[in-house]
Amino acid sequence: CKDYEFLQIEPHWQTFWENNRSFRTENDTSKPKYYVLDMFPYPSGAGLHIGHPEGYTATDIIARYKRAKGFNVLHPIGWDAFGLPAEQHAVKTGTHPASNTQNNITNFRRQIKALGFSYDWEREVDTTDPKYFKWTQWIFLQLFKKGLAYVDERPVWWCPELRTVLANEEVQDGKSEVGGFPVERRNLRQWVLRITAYAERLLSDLKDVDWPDSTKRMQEAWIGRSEGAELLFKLEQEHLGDLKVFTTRPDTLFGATYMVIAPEHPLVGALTTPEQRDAIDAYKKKVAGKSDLERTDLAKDKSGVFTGSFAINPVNGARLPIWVADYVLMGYGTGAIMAVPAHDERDYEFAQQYHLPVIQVIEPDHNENASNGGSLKLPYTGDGKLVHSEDYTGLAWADAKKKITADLAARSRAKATVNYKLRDWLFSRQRYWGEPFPVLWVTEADYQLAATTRAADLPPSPVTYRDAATGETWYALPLPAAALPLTLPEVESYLPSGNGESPLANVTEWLEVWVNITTGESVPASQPRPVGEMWIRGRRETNTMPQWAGSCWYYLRFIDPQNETAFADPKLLAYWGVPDLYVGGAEHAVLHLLYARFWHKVLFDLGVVPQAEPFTKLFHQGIILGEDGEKMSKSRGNVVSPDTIIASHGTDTLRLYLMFLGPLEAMKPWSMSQIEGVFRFLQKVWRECIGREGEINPKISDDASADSTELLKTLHETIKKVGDDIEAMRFNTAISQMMIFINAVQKAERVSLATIRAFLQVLAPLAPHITEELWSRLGGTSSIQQAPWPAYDPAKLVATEQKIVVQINGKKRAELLVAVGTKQDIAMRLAETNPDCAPHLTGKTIKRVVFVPGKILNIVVE
Ligand code: ANZ
Repeated sequence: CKDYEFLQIEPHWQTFWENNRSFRTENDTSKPKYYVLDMFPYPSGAGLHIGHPEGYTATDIIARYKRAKGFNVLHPIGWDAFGLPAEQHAVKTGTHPASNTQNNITNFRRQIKALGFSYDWEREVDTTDPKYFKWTQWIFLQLFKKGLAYVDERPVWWCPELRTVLANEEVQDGKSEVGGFPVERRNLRQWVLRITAYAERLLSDLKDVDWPDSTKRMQEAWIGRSEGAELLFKLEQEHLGDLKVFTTRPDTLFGATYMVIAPEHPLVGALTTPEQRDAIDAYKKKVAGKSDLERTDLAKDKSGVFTGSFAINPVNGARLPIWVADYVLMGYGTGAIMAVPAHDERDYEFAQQYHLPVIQVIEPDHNENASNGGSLKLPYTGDGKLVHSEDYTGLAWADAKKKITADLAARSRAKATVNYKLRDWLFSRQRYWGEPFPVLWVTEADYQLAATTRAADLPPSPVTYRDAATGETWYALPLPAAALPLTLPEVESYLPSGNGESPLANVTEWLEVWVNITTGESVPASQPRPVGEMWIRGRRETNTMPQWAGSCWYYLRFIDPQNETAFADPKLLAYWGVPDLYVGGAEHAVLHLLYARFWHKVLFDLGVVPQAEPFTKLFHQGIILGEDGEKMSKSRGNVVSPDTIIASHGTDTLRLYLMFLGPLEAMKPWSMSQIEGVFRFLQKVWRECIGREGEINPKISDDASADSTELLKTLHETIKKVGDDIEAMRFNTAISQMMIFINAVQKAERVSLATIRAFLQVLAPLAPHITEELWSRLGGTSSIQQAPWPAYDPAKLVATEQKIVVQINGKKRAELLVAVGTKQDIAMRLAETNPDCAPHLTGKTIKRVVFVPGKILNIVVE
């Protein structure tokens, strides 16, 4: 249809909205608020992929709908712009990552604007903007002050050939992604955040949020709460004290046949006998490079070495050999276990391999094998009652767990404990392109000096780091808030320093400084010490924060993005609160959401945000696959770019199609042929409104009573259904209903202007450009976005007439239009007088009649 000129219409209205600041959000606290948030994008060099507009269209529909319903809507966007690809690009090209990042942002912004989303662009944020990361650094200082940040030596991937630390995604199959050089684990000084202190709350508060169940389950599994007991085993070398293990199965204690300690366990050295020393040392070397995942993988072969020492089982005095094996991790429980091969798969496999005894102590209540003469297949990990367990024999396992723990606790040999799989969060990278840590490494004396005026900024106990090379201990002194933002210096090369530190380690003028610890001013240490007591010398931190930092709190900054004295004004925080709806990919089900929840709870505890949870309602859009049903990827050549579709069919068609593909949460393939159907729908909408000469379609009448009852009913059904469907995020069925409506208009001879206008209003959130254009051509004076959502009349939803199909001897003869509630006798009389039915009924004997009110009249004659 030549008249639906989307290529003109769409940019025209986008400019109109921009010039009129149509989607600027005022902090008008007299109105009810609605905050709808997208997961903001990482502005990659590749531009938007089709998954972005899928979620963004959904939230845009909701935002426009809620505005029409009278809400003050906050719908912002910004850029999660620190990150590895920009850094890699900088290393390759030597250009500053900021310039590449800004280019990418410009392209993303252009693409997003071309989609006509109703974002408030005056609230745009960029995590790499010092005005933004000033507050990321400020929040870090709050965590620091609460004792939730510390420094530790932690293993990272180190590539000796490249002389650099690599991120997990830069390592593939034990080789560097670039160059394919071998990598190894190496310990480096790292910042770590004590997220484990919040494990219990992160778990229990999940009950308060409206999230997909699968995402809640994933968070639960990640936090991994497990109830059990710590048990003490005496060591045969009494001077070494006890070996403490964590077990979830104290009921199986009589089945323990050996012990295992992790290769990193502090007792390994002391427990290793001289004869075993070489074997143990060789083993420790061998496993040093493995990740936790490889070590605990059930499918991997088990390996270990005997230490030569024994522990004593506290319930029966049995001597249990102590092994070192990598399937036990130092980071979980106590780093030591009692092994019960009869009832644990890994222990069983290990025992088979090293010929260690297997003692069954649990018998299932119904042993199917036993009843037909066979014995229980081991390992048996199910429930049952105890056997071979002295006084405890016969007890149900759950009771035995409690009783054995209590009996041992009475002898101070056990303590009920809860363990979490969740580990503290490794919060640093040896990279340039991230937020610098606002801390200074100083001597103990200077730290004490600073403490006299800065006590309120310091953690309960100092964060220190001992430099193994020099033997010196350094104290982490937070910069005063006045020193924020601490920005990145210019560097000559973006390559890491070569000794495992970031390129910042090479910028001496920035790194070694005199700092005034009350005002935060600094000068390079190469200059003379400025006059005044509060100037101390220190070395800045060379690590930078990981990309997660900026995305942990951006939803708060949107509330008050220009504020220079606080991350957001408390009054505005009280009004806007947290997002009412958060939409984004399920790939963020664990880390981003968990980290953001952690920071939010810390801010809540500080009294600076009013709610304990950041994301009340969460929704994941489904992945869009290529036409071939495969994941879209460059290498498969099946990537669909929004730009192409906008040029060929227009943004409104793209938006509608994305929503019409299927349920928003479903994974679904792209289809170019189906996009035509949606395009035709919009063309039809156009033709029903506009005549051949560009005039208002002559069938549209100013007479409000021009509509048939049937058409009015369809209109009111449509208003109701589209509203309900948008609320429930069922956009595909909302669109089907609008298609039904426009077909009804097409069939009608006349339609009232009021009816057409109401229809355009319900279509507007989904297809905002065409509806603006038609609205204005049909005489609308202000933007359709300002019109309140049309109300439906429940009385009009009730049909007054309905169709009844008449079948005679199994053949359809007619359709009768009857009043609702028409009974069988009336329907029969209507059929007898109907010209299509009468010839088949007159002179015949009626044998049987089946009548379904409102549907069918079935007559059998002879
Ligand atoms: C004896 C036992 C008998 C166990 C049995 C299991 C079954 P979850 O549920 O994951 O917490 N374990 C404890 N610390 C470990 C570590 N650092 N590395 C590897 N494994 C460790 O698992 C707890 C169980 O995992 C503990 O209970 C312990 O083995 C093992 F029939 O103790 B059990």
